[in-house]
Amino acid sequence: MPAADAITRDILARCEALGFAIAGVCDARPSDHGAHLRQWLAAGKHSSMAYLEELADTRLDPARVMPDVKSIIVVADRYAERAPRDATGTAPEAGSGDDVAASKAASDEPRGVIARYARGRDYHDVIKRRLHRLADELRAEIPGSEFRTVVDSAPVMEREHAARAGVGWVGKHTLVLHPRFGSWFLLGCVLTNVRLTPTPDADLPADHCGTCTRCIDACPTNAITERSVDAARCISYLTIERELPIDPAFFAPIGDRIFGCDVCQEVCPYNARPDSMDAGAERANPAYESRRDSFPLLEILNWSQADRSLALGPTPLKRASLEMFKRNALIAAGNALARRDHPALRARITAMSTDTSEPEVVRITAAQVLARLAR
Ligand code: B12
Ligand code: SF4
Ligand code: SF4
Repeated sequence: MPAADAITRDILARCEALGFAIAGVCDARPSDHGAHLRQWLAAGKHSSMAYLEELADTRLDPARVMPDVKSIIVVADRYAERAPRDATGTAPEAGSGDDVAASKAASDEPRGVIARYARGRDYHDVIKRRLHRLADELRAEIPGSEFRTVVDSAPVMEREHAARAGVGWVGKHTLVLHPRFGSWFLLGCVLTNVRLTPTPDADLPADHCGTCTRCIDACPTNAITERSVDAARCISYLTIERELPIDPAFFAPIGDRIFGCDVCQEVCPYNARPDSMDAGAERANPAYESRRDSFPLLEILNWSQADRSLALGPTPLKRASLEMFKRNALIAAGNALARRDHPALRARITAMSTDTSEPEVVRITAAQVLARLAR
């Protein structure tokens, strides 16, 4: 069998050929940040995501996922490109993004905005398909080898492994970012029993953020403290993971977001394209080409199950149920109505608040939105 160095170089070259922007390898030792994870859980920052607590021991030790694991291959797949910097040197203004502003201008209908990672095909499918191919090839070539592909599909500390493999560093917003590529990428891992050569990036300090605190300052719900996100406050959790009603204290900060949130990444200086760089350089993976960046809110409030399935297609948006989409659209509609009246939207919210055929979470949210508007 070729030496570990040669196999590692070959694997990294294959990852590049498969279109991953960055790839690296780390050893499969237990987490260095177990105390951090346990404090996060003890503080209830996982909110209703019970699986994070139940599987904490497994998450902290890759050997509990794959008994004979020696190494972890980590890949980063880019779903968006860095944008030209604004006058302050940051990426475009926090909130909806240039492309959404354009689609809003094309129509006066209030719309709900989708986070960038969810505008195109589902990353789980896009990344897994290529990692399965890599694993199948390597299994066939290396006798006795085993490979297990993970994209959010097993309890694995993807960000910590990514940082150790030199894919980037863990920013103050807790996402992994790279000095050249910013943070608009998703992670995937392959666990293997083959001992590979780790590829930490010697030029990448553990913390490239320095004194910057833009993500912490810009977060609409104050969910970030340095390297810790309180999911219970994070708009991404509230709109995508939470099935129950949302505390009305968060209605105004949620703004026009109906699925996920990009503010902490939009303000990050590493997501601003250097002036010297062509727009065409360092393209995102075209598989994530945006299908749509937003939906008219009134359309969502009238969706049936079939309408929802047809509208969402093969995107990550299918993670939110019909009632979650309606709850989120009601909150965004309330924020739109607070700015400018829209009689059809107001009438629809009023009807939903007493419609017993609507799920409870929808009726409660409609009533809460009307109560806020009446104040
Ligand atoms: C649960 C989860 C969430 C939760 C909780 C987020 C959080 N910050 O923990 C919610 C729903 C809020 C969420 C939101 C989002 N998520 Co999410 N999420 C996950 C998931 C499934 C598990 C994360 C987890 O275990 N959190 C618990 C915390 C405590 O653990 P941790 O984040 O891994 O942090 C540890 C390490 O970073 C380590 N560490 C490493 N180095 C260092 C250095 C120092 C100094 C310290 C102190 C700690 C430290 O310590 C931490 C504790 O042990 C991962 C996939 C995965 N399996 O990892 C995706 C993942 C993190 N999400 C991702 C994305 C894209 C998002 C969103 C941007 C989506 C959106 N646009 O709405 C937002 C971003 C919000 C944010 N600022 O984090 C990507 C991030 C890609 C990247 N570039 O980093 C991931 C990796 C999915 C993927 N496969 O790509 N997410
Ligand atoms: S995703 Fe939005 S709400 Fe969540 S931490 Fe980032 S800026 Fe805050
Ligand atoms: S905004 Fe600043 S503090 Fe936050 S991740 Fe980017 S560089 Fe780090």
